Amino acid sequence: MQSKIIEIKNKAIEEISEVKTKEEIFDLEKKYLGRNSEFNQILKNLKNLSEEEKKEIGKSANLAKKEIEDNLKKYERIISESNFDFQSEKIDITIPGKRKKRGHLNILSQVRNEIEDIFTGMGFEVADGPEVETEHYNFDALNIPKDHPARDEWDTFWIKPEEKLDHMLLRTHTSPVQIRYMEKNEPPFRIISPGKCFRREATDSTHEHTFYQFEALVVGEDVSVANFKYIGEQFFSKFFNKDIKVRLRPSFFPFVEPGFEFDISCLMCSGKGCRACKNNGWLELGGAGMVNQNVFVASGYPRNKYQGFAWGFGLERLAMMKYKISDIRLFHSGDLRFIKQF
Ligand code: FA5
Repeated sequence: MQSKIIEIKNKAIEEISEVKTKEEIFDLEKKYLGRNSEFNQILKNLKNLSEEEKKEIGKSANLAKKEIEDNLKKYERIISESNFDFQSEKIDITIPGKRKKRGHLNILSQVRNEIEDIFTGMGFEVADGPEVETEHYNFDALNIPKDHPARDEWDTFWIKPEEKLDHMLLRTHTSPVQIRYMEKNEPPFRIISPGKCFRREATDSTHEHTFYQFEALVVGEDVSVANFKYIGEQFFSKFFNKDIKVRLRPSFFPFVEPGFEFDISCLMCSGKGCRACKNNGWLELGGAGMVNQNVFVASGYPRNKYQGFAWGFGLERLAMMKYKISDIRLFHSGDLRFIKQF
């Protein structure tokens, strides 16, 4: 039996050393190691032998099998290497490369990141809230009762208006995040909250039905309008990369008292007066004010314990000023000629 094994093995190795193709390797593998091979027959018949013989023959058969396998592998490698077509695989390093097309962040995301960076650098936290809101957070808790005429200011997309008590809507501003945050956190804190807002209004070069705002909210026991103005000046000077002055004009928003229109000195003329600012030296940016105590109470704080300021600015409007973009509708137009410029 031993000599039979050696004989098969030697025959196999000799045949393997003459192969020329991968198919031949495959055939020999089948012939010598396959299910019907002589080796398999020997291994199958082991059960008829004595214990002593089983051990001995089994061992030699396995060693011979291993040697055949190694030879098959060796010749397979030799065939692969000799078939390798070096000519067609040659790399011509003088051919100019093809530039890969890479996407990049949309200008609005870039501006949003920039704003978040400046504010987190001043110790602010970034807070988030849902785009589909309840009437409670978007209006009621912000001191805008159901029959209050100020609601008309925010043309609202309602969801299933006939539904029960707390109507759902697409938030018209980022101010509801103020309430959501205050319900869960105790002062002092400072947050900003950038996010998408929706208004059912006709679009033009400065109005979109879907746009971004970013809210700021600072609450503590001794927060004043002076802090508010200073932080505004710091932020806008960093954002526009030049010294910016802030001006507050009296205005009305139900959730702040006093309320302000927030202006910054004109980016073109620094306040001297030019065409961009219609000669008055200032640009209007958005609403702001000291948080109305009713809003604190609606959020679960005691009346008159805390003071805070808040503002809500349009992100597209800021991007338009910074990058001299003339029409807000370009942001969501999907026009690659526009998108690729930034
Ligand atoms: C508000 O939405 C208030 N929530 C802002 C606020 C927050 C006041 C905190 C006081 C305290 P207003 O409706 O004015 O306010 O919108 C604020 C800014 O959002 C505007 O100045 C403008 O920059 C931007 N904005 C409003 N409507 C649109 C629109 N349709 N398209 C693009 N930007 C808009």
